[in-house]
Amino acid sequence: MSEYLQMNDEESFRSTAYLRAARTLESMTEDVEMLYQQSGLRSIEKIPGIGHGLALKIEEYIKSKKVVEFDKLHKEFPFDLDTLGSVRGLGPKMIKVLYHKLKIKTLDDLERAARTGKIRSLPRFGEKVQYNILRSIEFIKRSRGRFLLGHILPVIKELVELLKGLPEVLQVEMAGSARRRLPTIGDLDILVATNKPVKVIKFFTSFPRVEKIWGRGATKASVRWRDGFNVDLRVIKLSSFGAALQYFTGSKDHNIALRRLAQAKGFKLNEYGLWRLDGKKEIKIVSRTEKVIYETLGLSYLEPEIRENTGEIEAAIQEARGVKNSLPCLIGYDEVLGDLQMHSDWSDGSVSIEEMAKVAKKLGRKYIVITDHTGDLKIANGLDAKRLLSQMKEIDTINQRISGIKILKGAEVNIQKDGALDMPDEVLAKLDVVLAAVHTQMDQDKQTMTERLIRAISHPLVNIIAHPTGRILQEREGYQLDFDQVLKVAKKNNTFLEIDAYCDRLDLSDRHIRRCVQAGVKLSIDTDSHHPSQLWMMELGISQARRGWAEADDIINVRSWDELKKLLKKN
Ligand code: DGT
Ligand code: CA
Ligand code: CA
Ligand code: ZN
Repeated sequence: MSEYLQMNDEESFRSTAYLRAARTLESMTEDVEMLYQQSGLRSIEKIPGIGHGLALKIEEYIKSKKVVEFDKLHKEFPFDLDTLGSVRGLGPKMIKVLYHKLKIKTLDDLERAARTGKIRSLPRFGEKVQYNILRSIEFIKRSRGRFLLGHILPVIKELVELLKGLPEVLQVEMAGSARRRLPTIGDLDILVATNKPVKVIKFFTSFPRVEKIWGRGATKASVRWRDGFNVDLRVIKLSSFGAALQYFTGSKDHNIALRRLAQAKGFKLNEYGLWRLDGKKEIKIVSRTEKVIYETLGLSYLEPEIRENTGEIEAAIQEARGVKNSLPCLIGYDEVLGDLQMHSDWSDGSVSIEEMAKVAKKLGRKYIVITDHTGDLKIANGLDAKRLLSQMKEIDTINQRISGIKILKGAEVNIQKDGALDMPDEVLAKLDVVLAAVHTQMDQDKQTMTERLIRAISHPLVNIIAHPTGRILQEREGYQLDFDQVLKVAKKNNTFLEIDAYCDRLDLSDRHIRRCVQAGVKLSIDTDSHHPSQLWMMELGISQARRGWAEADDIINVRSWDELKKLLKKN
């Protein structure tokens, strides 16, 4: 967000208001148009974060399918701000300059200009900016055509539930990368066991989201949903469901390694079953469940999240031979008790603290920490010391009138470019949990960034480093960091690292998580919600923890608040 900081107060206020409204609209479950048709402008104004001015814009759009002011702006600045804005280091002002000087409107224009060295010669751009633009474009192109797990998973689950409800359906599972819970999904592979394939396939191809049917046969169908997402359905007999599930779950590398192992033992493994070669004859041994296939091959069962051929096969062999704890006992999806990062309308969240708490309680959380932004993050409406202190008072009041969930006091303070925090120690000392994070100057060199983080990690009042690498999926890689150094200092200071579960962050990544687990650095899994409809994303963070081989003991917020409080004492 650093680029936005160059705006004046008025602009930054408006941009915050629009951003917040967009987020709110995006995550609303009711249809705004219907709301308007039923109860008019006033019902729009009642949506949290939407004032009179914005409501008028929404009304205009519903009535005429356009917004005159937007069209006017778009004529004046006819470039693809959305895509260009996702290029790392390019803010609105720079994009404007690129358009005026080089007529750059699209990502392709930008790439051409960078490749032919035209960007470097613009005033205030230079060699480094041009290089970063090219790297960022490469990154954006690589992630094109994939979907965020967090965006698509709710729809996948809806389809799975509908299929489960059909009387003809004996078993349903999603397979492929969705089942392994990769942060992004190329396409969905879904398996159904049934004796009546025709009916199931018909149902699948008439799911309301289906926009195009690529193909349809006796045992499979392929469709595209209206947002461009492809789904492959395979229909099988219940007796070979396990073999199909194992095969189509992948990963491909895991399957290849497993098949080699099978061959070495005189078996053959494919999507129909595990077979023994008897002379020229192939005799099917097992295929009903994945578990029996793994066990027959001499392995303990492997959870889908770790089937990536990164040592899990060897570990499962050891485990099956009786070497205890060769395989991790992965943290379960229902073990997390608290959520240690979320925002309210005190900073850039959409709703009140109480509203967040109510929904969190419904989801089964026992405690939450309110961690609004502080200080100099203008775009996020950051709190100064005075407002943070009055928020603490308000939390005391709310805690008195609600029950079943405890609201704790926290903040997400900024780690400034030299590693200092933007909130005085005497205020931080009053908080239950202090999160610190980098939100600005993310292009520092590796050593500077590492020292900057280490200073924050060593701060006696910092408990957790939020989204420690700064990556945004499909948008930017994390900043440069000596992660081993970070681990060493975190361990020494009893500072924890976060798995930010928000769908486009998932930061730490599975690989980083595994390094934490190996180094004995504990983690917290937090949703970083800005709206109650995002609190469910805890599940996505747990998935990444599992992908990183984490056990419950590696995760601090599986503990009750009383226990966690003791654990937060710094060394
Ligand atoms: P995606 O869709 O790119 O996010 O990733 P996946 O893992 O879902 O890959 P996909 O959809 O191409 O294939 C689904 C599964 O089918 C994959 O995880 C493993 C299996 N599979 C696909 N191709 C092969 C292959 O050539 N050999 C083996 N052993 N398995 C394969
Ligand atoms: Ca797939
Ligand atoms: Ca596929
Ligand atoms: Zn943050």
